[in-house]
Amino acid sequence: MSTPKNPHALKQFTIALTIVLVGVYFGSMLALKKADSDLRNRQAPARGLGHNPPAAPDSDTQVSPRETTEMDDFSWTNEMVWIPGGTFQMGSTNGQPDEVPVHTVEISGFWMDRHEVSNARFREFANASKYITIAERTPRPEDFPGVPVENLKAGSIIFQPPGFDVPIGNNSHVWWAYGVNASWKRPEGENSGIDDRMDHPAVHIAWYDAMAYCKWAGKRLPTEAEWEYAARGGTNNFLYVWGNEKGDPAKPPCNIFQGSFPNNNTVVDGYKATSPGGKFPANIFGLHDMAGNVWEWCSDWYMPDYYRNSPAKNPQGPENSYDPNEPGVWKKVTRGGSFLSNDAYLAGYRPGLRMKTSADTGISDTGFRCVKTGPSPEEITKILAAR
Ligand SMILES: [Ca+2]
Ligand SMILES: [Ca+2]
Repeated sequence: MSTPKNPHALKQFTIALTIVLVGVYFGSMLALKKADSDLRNRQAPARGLGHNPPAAPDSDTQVSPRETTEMDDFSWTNEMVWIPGGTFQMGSTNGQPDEVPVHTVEISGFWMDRHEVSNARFREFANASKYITIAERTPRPEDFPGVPVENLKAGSIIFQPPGFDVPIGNNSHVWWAYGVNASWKRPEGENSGIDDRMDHPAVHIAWYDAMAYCKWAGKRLPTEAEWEYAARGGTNNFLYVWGNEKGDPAKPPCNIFQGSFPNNNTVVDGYKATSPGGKFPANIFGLHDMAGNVWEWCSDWYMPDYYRNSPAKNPQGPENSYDPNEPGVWKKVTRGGSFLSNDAYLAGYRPGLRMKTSADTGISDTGFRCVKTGPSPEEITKILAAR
C-alpha cells in the first residue's frame, strides 16, 4: 500500500508531533509512550501468526447492560432502521489498493441506528453506567515510569489547522495536536463544550468506549461488511452513498470539508465541525450521515488484504490486524469519512474507503453507530399480534 494520506493511520506520529508543538513539559510523557510503542512494534510477531490482540483497558468490563422490561416491547426499533438481507458487491476499483478485489458478499438482515450516536445518547449511557472514556482517563504513573505525575494529563487528538500552506498530498499531518482534556464532553479541549451540540454525534470515542456503550445498550458494532452494505443502500455499487455523481458543489449532500485543506474551510455545507444528526439527506435505507460527519467504528480488525480471502456470507473480519504503515499497532476499521474529509485526501466519505485506527484512540472526528441482530419488522408484527 502507498503511504496513507489520512491522519487516522498515524497516532504515534501525531503524538510525536505533539512533542514538538507542546514542548518538553508534556513531551516527556508522550515520548515515553512513543518509545513504548516503538518497542512493541519491534517485538511484534510476523503477521498471521495468531498473536493476541491487546487487552481492553481496565474498567471496560465493568459496564452492565441497562435495565430493560422483562418483555421486549421493541421500542429500540424507533431509532433504528431495518436493513433487509441481500447480496452486494463489496469494495471498489476506483479507490485504494485495500479496496480490491471487489467481491460478492451476502449479508443477513439487521437493524442499524438511523444516526450516529449523539452526545445526548452518550451522556445517558455515561450517567447510567458511570463509564469514563479513555480520553478522560489520566495516564497512570505505572504506565509512564519516570514521568512527573503532574505531567500526566488526560486528553485526545484534535484538529488544529497549522496556519501555513500544506501542499496537496503532503503527509506531514501537521493539522493534528494533542488536546489536553479533550474528550466527548470537550470536543476541542479546554474551554469547549457540548451544551449546544447534544444532537451532534459524540466524538473522541475510542473503539473500547464504543464497545462499552454497545454492551450497555444491548446492541453491537456493525461488521465492516454490514457497514458498507448499509452505506451502499444494498445492491448498488455506486461511487458515493447517493449515486455516481458528486452533485452540486453549491449544495453538498453530506458534511465534509470544502475549500483547501487544512486551513481554508469554506463551510459551504454549513458546518465547520460536526452537524446534528439528520441535517443531510438519508440514503436508500433511511440512514443519515453514512458519508461524512464523523468516522464510524466497525467491529472488524483491519487487514489490508482481507478482501482476497474473506467469507462470502456475513464476514466478521480477520483475527489479526496489520497496517503496513504502522506494523505492530492493532487497528480497528473506521468507515464513512468525517467533516474533515475532502477530495484532495482520499475522499474518505466514499462508501468503499477503508480507514483504520488504533482501538484505544479517540479523535475529534471519530464516533460510531450501533446495529442489532433481531427479528424483522414482519416478524415483530407477528410476535406482537400473538401476545
Ligand atoms: Ca462541513
Ligand atoms: Ca458518518
